[in-house]
Amino acid sequence: MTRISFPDDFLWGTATSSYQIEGAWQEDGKGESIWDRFTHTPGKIKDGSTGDVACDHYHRYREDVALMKEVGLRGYRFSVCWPRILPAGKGEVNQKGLDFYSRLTDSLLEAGIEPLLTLYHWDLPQALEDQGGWTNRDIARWFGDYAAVVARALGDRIKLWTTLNEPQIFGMLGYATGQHAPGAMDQLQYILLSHYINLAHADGVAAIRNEASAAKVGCVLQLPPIHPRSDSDEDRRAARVMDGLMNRWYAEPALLGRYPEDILELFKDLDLPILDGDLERMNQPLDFAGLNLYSRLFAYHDPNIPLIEGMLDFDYRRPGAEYTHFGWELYPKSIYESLMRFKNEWGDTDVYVTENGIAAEDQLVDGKVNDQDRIDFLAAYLAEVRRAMDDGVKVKGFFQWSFMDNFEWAEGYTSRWGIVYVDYESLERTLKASAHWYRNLIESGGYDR
Ligand code: GCO
Repeated sequence: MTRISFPDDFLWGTATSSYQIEGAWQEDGKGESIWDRFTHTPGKIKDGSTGDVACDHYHRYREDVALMKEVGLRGYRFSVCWPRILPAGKGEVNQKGLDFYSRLTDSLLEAGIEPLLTLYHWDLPQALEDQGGWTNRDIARWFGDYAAVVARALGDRIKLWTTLNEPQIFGMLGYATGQHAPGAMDQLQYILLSHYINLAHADGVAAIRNEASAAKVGCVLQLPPIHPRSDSDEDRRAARVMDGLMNRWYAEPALLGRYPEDILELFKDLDLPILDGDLERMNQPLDFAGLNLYSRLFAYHDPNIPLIEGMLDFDYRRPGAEYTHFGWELYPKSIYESLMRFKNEWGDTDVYVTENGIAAEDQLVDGKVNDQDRIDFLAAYLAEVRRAMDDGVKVKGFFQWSFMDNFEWAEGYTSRWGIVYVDYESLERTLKASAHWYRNLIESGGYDR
């Protein structure tokens, strides 16, 4: 047995997002979001479900914060639902929406829990989507204006701010593959709008700094290591290109204020909408980076794809590897590999792990959920986080995904990610074994393995 220990001031938390837990989709003046529209369109969600009620966190946040306190959490990452604040996406502010997040913030602070706020976890106002959404260059300004409204209201109490959750994921799944809202399928369009995503992030950072001078501002990137499927030179090159498209295209603007040269070269004939002054506008130094990390991906060379000559292989099953119930490979070393990049490639910034966790087939039996697989997962991944810290990465905290079971996007309610079990009929919450394990870890500053 070895003891895995963490510093006393390490920020131990869990994470959620607005659409996945809040419900109350039409309450207190909230506007429609693209996820409301998408889930209400038949055939889009695996189990036909919606986030109309979800975990009903909007009404039960006090109970939820009390549970967080019971688990001993020191931090909690949540996101703000843009159309609750600005029902039309811009213009008139809905005070009741702001009041909800203000009450939530106060409850967290009273419970001794440090909030980490994410401005955008995918629930874009439908009114903005109707004007092109992320394909409209104005989205950067709209996002900046929205960020300013939220920062003005909560900047006196919230210290840790982040902009866009997983830019490449909502861009690709929402605009290229159509699996997520708004369901568009246009690869080229996605590549072009990726620049607006990077611009929006930067405008958001500038707006937060402007309104809340004490704020510490960061990004939230999912940065899976991308490995070649074989040792061939072609597959290695494909992996490097896919890493550029998926990871460096967002990490470098946010953390280094520039686009990666090799990908700019790849896109040179595409007429990217990068205008004079954009690169300066995008150069907004951050206080920290947020890393969402679950597993690795594999890439392979494909001569039929002339532009990038490579593809990610989501179906590839490595012989001998282990997979979660959700189909993702259990590969704890992935978090070590990604964390090391912040030190070696991305400016040696402070890092918070803003998401990491596992979907499991949790069963509530006699009032208990024995999710040993989740405990094993966290113990294995956290040991790799510790190793990255030993190797010099400035990891400041860890937010397990997720505080409670919730609406998993296109998968609906078919997979459970929480350390708190949610009965979707009664909406009753039950701490799982992993919540008790986590409480122990937080209290004692480490665990044995
Ligand atoms: C993401 C999102 C979360 C997911 C979680 C599990 O990473 O896709 O940030 O909202 O629920 O990652 O898939």
